[in-house]
Amino acid sequence: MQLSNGKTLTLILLSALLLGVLYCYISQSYRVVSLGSVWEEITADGRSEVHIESHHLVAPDSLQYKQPSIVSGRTDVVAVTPWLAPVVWEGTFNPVLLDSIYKPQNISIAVTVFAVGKYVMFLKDFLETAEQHFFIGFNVHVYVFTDQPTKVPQVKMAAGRQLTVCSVPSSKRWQEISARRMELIQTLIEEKLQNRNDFIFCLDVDSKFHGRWGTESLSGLVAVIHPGYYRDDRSRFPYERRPESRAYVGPGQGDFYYCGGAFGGLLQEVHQLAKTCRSNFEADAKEGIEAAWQEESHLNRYMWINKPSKVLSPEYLWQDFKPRNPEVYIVRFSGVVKNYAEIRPNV
Ligand code: UD2
Repeated sequence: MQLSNGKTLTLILLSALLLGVLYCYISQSYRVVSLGSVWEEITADGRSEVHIESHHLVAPDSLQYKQPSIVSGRTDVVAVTPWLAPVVWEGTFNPVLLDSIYKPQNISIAVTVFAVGKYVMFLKDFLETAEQHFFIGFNVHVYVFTDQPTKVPQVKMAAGRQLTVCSVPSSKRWQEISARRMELIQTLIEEKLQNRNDFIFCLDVDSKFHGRWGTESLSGLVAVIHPGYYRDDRSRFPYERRPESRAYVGPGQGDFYYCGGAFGGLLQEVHQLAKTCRSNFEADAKEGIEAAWQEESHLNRYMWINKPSKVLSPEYLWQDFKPRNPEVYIVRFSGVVKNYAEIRPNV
């Protein structure tokens, strides 16, 4: 059907009018007055709603707790980094206060744990002790990555806590199992974990919880100081030292030596970390180079540039074979003694 020029013009004018009316309606209905992190929204029915994107912690006003002090406290350890991130040690935080701040937020904590090959034997203790010490009273979702789903033990979990088994292929090299974790963490966050306010911790399976690990560990990007090197000079840290690797940390560089066996934070932060470490690991592999301690080396490089917003002391990943140092009042999570030759697919 052919339209005359006059009719076409009328049609165009009418469409423009309609679009104009629609635009006015939408912009009136959802008018946003932005004042930085405070904004006002005028809803479709004309009500005004003020939103505050708060970066401070909100406590219940009825709570009573021990008066904090800035002149007395622990003097045997350093509880802040040079970029002013807290270093969490026993005695530097109030667990009751922190729990009552986070409880009303109804947060969820995802946990990833890998149990490939003989490492399935560690799952039972890991899961059972997590039920006793890890984020008690909060929503916890454990993701177990394994090549033997039928061997994942049935562990009774409290309300609000659940476990999902994810199948992964077996591998003939332990280095590959350890390193592929970053790729799987990246994919898990992209495909299954969407809520931007939730947190994730990625933990080694050959470990047990012995004490509280809870809300004091929450922050944007969280690293754990390795128990083996925290009293050493940085020249002795086992960073990747070959400049051709993307995990390279040069002489005179590096803050602390962090664990590959425990790290975490907000989903979007950990996603960025996992994605970067994975792509650097793969780019290195294409050039025939594997960093000294696989993903742990890439994580250390990442944390040198992207400073963690909270650092957990070695209380959060000790090793059973190490006698406890005096500054470690409590061991919260610790690697069990294991015979590498017996449990790894290669030596
Ligand atoms: C250190 C790190 C570990 C990783 C590794 C270097 C700590 C305490 N540990 O531990 O995180 O950075 O050095 O690659 O920081 N796994 C399996 N099946 C295997 C082998 C490994 O499932 O056959 C998984 C398992 O979750 C294990 C993790 O990979 O906990 C790390 O491997 P590891 O425990 O053998 O490495 P380890 O103890 O030398």
